[in-house]
Amino acid sequence: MIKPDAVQRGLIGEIVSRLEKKGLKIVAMKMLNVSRELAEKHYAEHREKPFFESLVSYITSAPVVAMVVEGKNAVKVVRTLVGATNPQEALPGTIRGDFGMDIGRNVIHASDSLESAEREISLFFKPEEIVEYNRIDEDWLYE
Ligand code: D4T
Repeated sequence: MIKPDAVQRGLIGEIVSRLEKKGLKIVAMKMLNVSRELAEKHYAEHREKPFFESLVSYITSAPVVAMVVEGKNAVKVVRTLVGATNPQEALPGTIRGDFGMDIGRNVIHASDSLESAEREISLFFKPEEIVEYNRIDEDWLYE
């Protein structure tokens, strides 16, 4: 999910481009305003954390772009592209490392496991919004 700060800062294209060029297949994508209810569900695991309120107000503050991407080991690959949670510690070359300055404005969210990906996808997308297709370069991306 491209977070509100990245949308406001004009980084949608740059971020989508990085995922695409890596070889990940985008199979769903939409812009939306996250409601408080959706934000609380999305961040349910952080409900007791001191930063929960600021997290919810950040993610609901402006539109986000939600995506579903596929690829071999996609969860791990995307987390690597995204970088460490705190952009100040994220390595240069990662999305957070290149574009962020604050843990509370960390540009992008990425699911941290297949289970959380499945849960989060079902929060943001209906099954019919996920598209099945082949990218023409798949034979050249994978051995
Ligand atoms: P997300 O979930 O946004 O992709 O981030 P991560 O998976 O990398 O990190 P996380 O779940 O541990 O944290 C979720 C979210 O909370 C913010 N946060 C986190 C914060 O504002 N202060 C904190 O101390 C921590 C640990 C940043 C990401």
